[in-house]
Amino acid sequence: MSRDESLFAAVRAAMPDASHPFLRLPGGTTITYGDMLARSSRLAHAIAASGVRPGDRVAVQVEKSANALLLYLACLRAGAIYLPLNPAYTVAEIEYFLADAEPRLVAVSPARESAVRALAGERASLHTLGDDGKQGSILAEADRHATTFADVPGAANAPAAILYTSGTTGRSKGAMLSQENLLSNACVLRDLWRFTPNDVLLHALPIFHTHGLFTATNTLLMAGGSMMFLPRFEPDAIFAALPHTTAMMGVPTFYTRLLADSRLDCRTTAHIRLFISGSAPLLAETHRQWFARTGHIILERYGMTETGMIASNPYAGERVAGSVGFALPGVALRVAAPDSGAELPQGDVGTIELRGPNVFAGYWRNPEQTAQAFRPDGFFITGDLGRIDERGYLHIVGRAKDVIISGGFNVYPKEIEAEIDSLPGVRESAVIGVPHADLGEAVTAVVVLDPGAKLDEAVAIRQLGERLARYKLPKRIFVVEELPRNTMGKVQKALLRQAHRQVF
Ligand code: MCA
Ligand code: AMP
Repeated sequence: MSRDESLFAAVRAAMPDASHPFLRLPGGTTITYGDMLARSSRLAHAIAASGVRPGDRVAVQVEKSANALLLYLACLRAGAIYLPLNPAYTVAEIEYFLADAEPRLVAVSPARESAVRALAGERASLHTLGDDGKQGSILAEADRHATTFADVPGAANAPAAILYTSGTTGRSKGAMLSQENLLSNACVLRDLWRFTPNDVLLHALPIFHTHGLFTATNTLLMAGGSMMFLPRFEPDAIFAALPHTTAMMGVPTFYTRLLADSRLDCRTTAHIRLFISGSAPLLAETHRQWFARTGHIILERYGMTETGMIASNPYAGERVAGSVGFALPGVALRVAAPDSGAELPQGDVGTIELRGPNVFAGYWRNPEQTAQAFRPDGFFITGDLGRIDERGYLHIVGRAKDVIISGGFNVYPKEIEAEIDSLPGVRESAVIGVPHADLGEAVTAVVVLDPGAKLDEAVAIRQLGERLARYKLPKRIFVVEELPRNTMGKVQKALLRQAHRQVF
């Protein structure tokens, strides 16, 4: 290979002084860029020593910590394909991912070790990383190795990560993100949002999704900036961090929860230059209240696992409430007729489709689903419905896909319905998203029972919790006589959403 086109080569090229802070942790510890290189070198050796070769998958299901983030960077350096998994997933849920991705190495919390050992198969090595990020066999192994590592060079189209995501079709699919997908998006966002080495990003997002892992981390790395790295979103920690940070990225729930806190005002947010929101719709009302309370105009952007970031409100121009702004530089975006993909006249509502260096190559070992996701001319079909206004701003007006976004996490009704249908006494179910002040949408189930059967709501939710991650659990289950159907026999979820719109 003539040139190293990998994301990590670009991280090195963008690196400030070795003494410059990369991560600031609560309690005052700082991990400098020099520390980042040394510690990710050791971890990259540990990964290679586990038998991982370039192109092998490394599945990671651990709590957020500095070492968990360094493990991601170590995978990039070792040429492995990084596969993050939500620590909230139950053992039943991760069984599928491990069988599908066939990782060479699996890193889990110590509490999961024995359950995952049985699932991972003989080919996979197993390592642990502690819930506090400070213990585990992978760190013990890393300690035995050198603080330098010869990075595996990568071509632009080499896969860097697989993130599992479901479309409309039930089972999760692994979206393969290439070096170029991640790198191009990070560089565009650094420039658009004006990140520099002087920035300190307030990072309270999980690191197993695009938002916290790529949009936040890769962008800051490309700028040579720093991150205040909090284990989770928690208002006291946010208010303690605000005076020491310059920007925050969050899901809308972050903003509504902070608005509910009397500490939020112009003074407590004075040190911040940029608040960014995404992953779910930010209510125009939240946008306005935030401005009234803090004097800051939230910058809303739009993205997807398969594409990284797609569109953003401008940094310098008007940030319009209820809009996600303009397509990013390098992204060709159209609003199209759902059946044909033909571009619609400006102002019409259609599916949002795009093409660009940020768009993934396809789903892992799934050519059929990959083919269905693209138009013949290479445009990716997002499944979101949008409209472009007369000034060129994109507005997301709904979703063609059946997905609920709860607190920024996607929940796929089909998966939940299948679990509910297997409960004793349930004949059928429909799972919908219902407006919820805190989470945006709340997972809600409507079920029909077998004749004479009874359902105890709390017991049913507890039973579902043995199979499903907590954020997927219905907040409420309603029993009805029958589900509304159209003449084709399809359940009319719009009617159910309408009937249940005020339950929270
Ligand atoms: C936690 N719970 C939830 C959620 N999170 N239930 C529904 N929806 C959720 N999002 C459960 C907990 O398990 C708990 O259950 C109960 O709700 C209350 O938890 P709470 O303490 O209030 O929650 P939390 O731990 O404070 O979490 C809320 C949160 C978190 C901070 C909003 O969900 C979060 O960090 N969300 C960010 C998601 C994200 O990063 N999405 C990006 C995807 P119990 O009471 O039973 O114990 S990437 C993406 O979408 C695209 C590409 C993009 O554009 O970015
Ligand atoms: P995921 O499938 O987890 O990658 O989530 C991507 C989806 O989140 C998109 O297809 C949108 O439906 C939604 N999304 C992300 N950002 C926004 C936003 N700013 N406004 C509305 N929806 C959004």
